Amino acid sequence: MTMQVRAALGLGSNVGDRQSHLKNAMATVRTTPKVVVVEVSPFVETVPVGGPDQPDFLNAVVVVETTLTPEALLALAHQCEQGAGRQREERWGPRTLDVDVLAYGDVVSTNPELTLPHPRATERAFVLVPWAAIDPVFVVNGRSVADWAAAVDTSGVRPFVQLGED
Ligand code: X6L
Ligand code: MG
Ligand code: MG
Repeated sequence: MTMQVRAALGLGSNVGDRQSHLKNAMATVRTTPKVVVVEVSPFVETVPVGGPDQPDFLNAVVVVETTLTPEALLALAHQCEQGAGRQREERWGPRTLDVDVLAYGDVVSTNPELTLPHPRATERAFVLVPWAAIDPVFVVNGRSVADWAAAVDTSGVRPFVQLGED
C-alpha cells in the first residue's frame, strides 16, 4: 500500500487570461496519474505583494491526495507553468502562472528548490484565504490554516465572481 498524502498547491496569475491560466492548470492536475483533486477553492482577486508595481493577481488553492513524491509534485507544478507559457522573468514580477507546492502532508524540507511548507504560506492572505475556505483544519507549522488565516490582514483579497460556472 502506497501512502496517500494530502498536499496543497497555490495558483496565481496576473498576466493574460488569468482565469483560463488557473483553470487550465487545474485540468492538468486533474488528469495527472497518482493525483486526485479533492478540493478547489474559490478564486480570489488580490493586490500584489512584493516585487515591482504589477497587475492584480487571481489566486486559488487546490488540495490533492497524491502518491507522487514532493519532487514529482513540484515537477507537475512546473509543467503547469510551462503550459501557460511562463517565461524566465524578473524575480517576484508579473507572470502568466505560478504554481507553488504549499505543503505536502507534514513534511518539512529545507531544500532551496522545494522548501516545505512553503516559506510564505503562513503569512500571505492570497494563499490563506482561499486555502482556509477548503481545508481549514489542515495543520501547517503547528497551527491550522484557519488560525493562520485569522491572523493576517485580508484587506488585499476580494472575491472573484466566476460567471458561467456550471
Ligand atoms: C518584503 C520582501 C515584503 C518580500 C514582501 C512577498 C516577496 C511575497 C515575494 C516580500 C514578498 C512574495 C503573488 C503576489 C507574488 C501572488 C499576490 C511572493 C512572490 N506572488 N501577490 N506576489 N499573489 N497577491 O500570487 O509571494 S511574488
Ligand atoms: Mg508564488
Ligand atoms: Mg513559484
